[in-house]
Amino acid sequence: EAVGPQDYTGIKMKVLEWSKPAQDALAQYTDALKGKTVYLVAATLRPETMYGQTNCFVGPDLKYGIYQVNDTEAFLCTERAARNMSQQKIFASTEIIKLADIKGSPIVGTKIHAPMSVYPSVYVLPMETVLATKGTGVVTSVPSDSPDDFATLSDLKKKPEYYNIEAAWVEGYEPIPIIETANYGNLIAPKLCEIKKINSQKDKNQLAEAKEIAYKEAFYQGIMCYGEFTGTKVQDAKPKVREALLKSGEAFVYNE
Ligand code: A2H
Repeated sequence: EAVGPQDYTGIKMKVLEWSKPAQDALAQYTDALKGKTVYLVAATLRPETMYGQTNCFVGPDLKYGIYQVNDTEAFLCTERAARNMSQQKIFASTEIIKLADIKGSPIVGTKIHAPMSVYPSVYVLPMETVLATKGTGVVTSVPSDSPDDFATLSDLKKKPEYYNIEAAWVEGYEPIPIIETANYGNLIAPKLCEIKKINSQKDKNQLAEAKEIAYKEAFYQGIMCYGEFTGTKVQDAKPKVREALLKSGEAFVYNE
């Protein structure tokens, strides 16, 4: 767990089509949301992996708000994150303007655009372990490089009906090789889940170990094998991919 200040990249995931339950939940806020493009905003420490996004996660029981950024944009995140963003002058107004309230569960099934992803559109899916006290409460999912993301996506693929999702929201969204590592190949998260016999998102201890190994392997020995920086060390590619996302307006600096 992080102790010091964290320098996150805030990834703007544009809503392409709200799920039916989200449309129903947001109907009462039609006037407030008029003319606003809404983005789910995910805080990540691994911007260099964004090519491999297959979905994003929200906590089904968490409370979210849609907050005004400026005249044309709004961010969906936790209230805690909105307060941090306001202090960091990410919003045009000095006051926090909340346009809507919504819970995580109805957002599931919403179709979004994940910047840089191989997949032109991806779905919002449920993850029980999303913390309300970290980042934005929205987690972008890169199953090639994050053991947590791989384990959760695998659970959803195995039992879509149990998790109340449609199979089409997960089918065909496979991990993409982004980073080549010396010891675990180019799909380190699936490999570590196999080695550590991780069967579900509930295997906390093994997942913590896998996470630690995945981070160190990629950061110290990883070489990019996808995108503009193919052949570059992860250490060098990380700030470059981040800069590209910031420059294109698809991401912003977010600290906590
Ligand atoms: B990372 P740290 Cl490829 N609840 O992004 C649970 N997890 C959260 C979260 C929340 N509210 N907010 C952010 N996170 C995740 C990519 C990634 C991440 C990869 C590999 C490892 C990894 C794609 N998911 O994180 O405690 C986000 O997932 C391993 C820790 O502040 C974010 O980066 O260090 C990371 O945890 C931030 O966790």
